[in-house]
Amino acid sequence: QSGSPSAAARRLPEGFVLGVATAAYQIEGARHVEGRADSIWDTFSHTPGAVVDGHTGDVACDHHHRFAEDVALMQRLGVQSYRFSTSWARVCPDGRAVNAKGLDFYERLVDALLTAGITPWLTLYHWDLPQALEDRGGWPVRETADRFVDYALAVHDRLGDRVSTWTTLNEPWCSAFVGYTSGEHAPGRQSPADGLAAAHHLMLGHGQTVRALRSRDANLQLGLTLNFTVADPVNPADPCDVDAARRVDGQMNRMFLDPVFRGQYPADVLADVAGLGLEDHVRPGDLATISAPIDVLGVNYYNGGAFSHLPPVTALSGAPATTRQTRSPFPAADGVHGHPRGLPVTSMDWEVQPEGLTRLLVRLHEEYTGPAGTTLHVTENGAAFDDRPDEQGFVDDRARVEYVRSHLSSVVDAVEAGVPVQGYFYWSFMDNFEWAWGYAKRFGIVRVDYDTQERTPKASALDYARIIRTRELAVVSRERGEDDGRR
Ligand code: GBH
Repeated sequence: QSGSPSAAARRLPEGFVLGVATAAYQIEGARHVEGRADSIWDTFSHTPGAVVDGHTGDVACDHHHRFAEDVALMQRLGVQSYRFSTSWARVCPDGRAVNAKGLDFYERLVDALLTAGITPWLTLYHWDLPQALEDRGGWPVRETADRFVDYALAVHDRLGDRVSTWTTLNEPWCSAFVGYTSGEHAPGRQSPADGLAAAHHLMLGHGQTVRALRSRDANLQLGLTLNFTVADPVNPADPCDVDAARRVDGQMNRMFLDPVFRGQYPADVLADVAGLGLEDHVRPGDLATISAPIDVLGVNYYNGGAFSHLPPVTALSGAPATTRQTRSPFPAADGVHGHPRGLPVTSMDWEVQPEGLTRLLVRLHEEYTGPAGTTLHVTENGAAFDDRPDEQGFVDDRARVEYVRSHLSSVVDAVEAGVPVQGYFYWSFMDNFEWAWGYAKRFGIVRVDYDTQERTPKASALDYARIIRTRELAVVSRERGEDDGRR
């Protein structure tokens, strides 16, 4: 049968980097090894009812012990760059003092990557706040931003000579509003005011860290990764629906973009959240700090959505089946609902909408990053599907192959429209701990058997290796016979 139906014959742009991404808590395990202490995710995952089936990251993919094997597999696949995060609770177990053994691990990892010819892309914060700092108030407290700078400098002290691309935060929207407002993620608080305070202090920590790292080394590539949605009104002619989409866009996208690229919070968002205390936390000079210039904006894109104030006819079933009750992550979008549009969905129930990625990248370039001279990388894009391994553990995941190719094709569309997108990281290199879903959802191009910790490249990994090798997007192979990347 035919391959990618939409992709015309096309090549990846010159110099475009293809990588894979992971995050510390989702893969490392080794909970109390070499001085690591608990983060908010250890506490949360060990709270009954918080994660599907009571799964925790205690062992996860055992990457802390198996990193050499994982790097070797990346090398066999031809992966050009690896985006990973460092665990704050490994580096600063009590949130303050530096644990040299924690840094030793990341030094071993980075050296293995460099030896394999894979460029490390280091993210300092992917949601795993040391529990000791949550006990002192967490992100809703301003002091946490100062501790973040100290931690960042400790990692830079050790790895600054070998890692040139640094991301401060991954998806502060999730840290703030899924962690402190909806309660679906650690630390599980459910307060719009705490979410807003957390959002501001996360961004303050970002800006302070950019300034601190910049003054250490002017040659570093510094950035921030945000998660985005492409919010459409269900009915563009209905002002209520337009307002629903505006709120979602404002409270997910612009609330983080405007401070960084325009030095202010969006006026409509401030009006929406009036009375919830955000402005009480904003001190003179904060927005100047947050708008410190960055070199690269990381774009995480999974899906868009259509929004209205009316409840959908078919409910979206996107919440994990935990026993905890969660609330909306939006501090001021009561009564706003997402409406399924009949598009294909992943096993997260997220709509597959590759053209949304083109629209997003063009918009970011025109409205934010272009004027600032900031380049773009897609730092996450990927999908969970209902993988069915054969007896050898091989997964013939054609839907994921198609997902990757169609989204890469959308990135090339954006590049052809003049947007400086310089790379793409598939989320994720391997199946891992999918937060409140535990191990129930698999995003990897490499399958992990959690009983044996065996890694098996899926068809999508072999196809990704082929794209990296050929730089061609049009040819979709349905074969599993080729040996690239397979053991
Ligand atoms: C990323 O976050 C994380 O960085 C990563 O750790 C995680 O494993 C990966 O995604 C997969 O989940 O309103 O139902 O349409 C994802 C951020 C923000 C993406 C909310 C989906 C809307 C879902 N998510 N978004 S819905």
